[in-house]
Amino acid sequence: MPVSRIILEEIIREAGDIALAQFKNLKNLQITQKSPRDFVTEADIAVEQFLKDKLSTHYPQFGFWGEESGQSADQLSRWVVDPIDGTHSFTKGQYFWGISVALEINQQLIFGAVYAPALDDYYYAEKGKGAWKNGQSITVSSETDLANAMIATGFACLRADLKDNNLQRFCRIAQKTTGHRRFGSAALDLCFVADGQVDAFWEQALNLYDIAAGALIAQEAGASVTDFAGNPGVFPEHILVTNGKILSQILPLMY
Ligand code: 2AM
Ligand code: CA
Ligand code: CA
Ligand code: CA
Repeated sequence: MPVSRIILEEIIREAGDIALAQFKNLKNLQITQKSPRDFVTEADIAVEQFLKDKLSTHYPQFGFWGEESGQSADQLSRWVVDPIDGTHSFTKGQYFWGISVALEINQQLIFGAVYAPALDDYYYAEKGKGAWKNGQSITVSSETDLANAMIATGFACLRADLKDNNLQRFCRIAQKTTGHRRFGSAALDLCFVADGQVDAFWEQALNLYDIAAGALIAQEAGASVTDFAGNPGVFPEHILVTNGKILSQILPLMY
């Protein structure tokens, strides 16, 4: 069966209901720590299992790669899923977390959806067709001056083994802008660039499942999606996403 955007949205919203039920009952939530700053909860596991079951029932032609369950044999055409991006925020009762689902075929992102259940915002994009938030077409901001920009970043890279510390980069760039945010969900950060809430976002040391859906949504909304040197592409190790108009002003500050 070809992928239907309606079925996809139904599946992801239902996954959102599973996560929300746990979010509203946090005191009973089982949380374990995978590594010093990486948490996994019952909700992550339940959402991923639900998505894996539903997507493989509706679309048996595709493989599956999820953060919590790993990769299936088919790596050429697969769903790339982060069941909850922003798990730490989720465990604290904060609202910025999302379910991220992308379809990747031959290393090209074809569909991307990010649903933030606590905000009830559903972002969606199809390669070559555009990006939408809650059914309305979205585009990046029109800001042309870095001095007026609102930027976002994340610090997954506080990993002890990484030498390239984002704190210095953050200070360098934040000093030249008007505002900065740290939402704690790379998937949502990318959607915020897509709908113009944020003018640029970068982060290091992520995985494809964190950014696959959000990168397509941003790209389809007109964003530049590059590495820290400005090379176009989706680079989980060094992703820089801007409205395109401030890219040339931010690049000299990246290193
Ligand atoms: P998660 O909530 O799915 O783990 C926030 O900076 C981003 O970093 C989120 O996308 C978050 O995804 C991810 N993240 C959190 N801990 C991480 C870790 N230890 N290594 C890599 N990425 C991490
Ligand atoms: Ca995680
Ligand atoms: Ca993630
Ligand atoms: Ca996750």
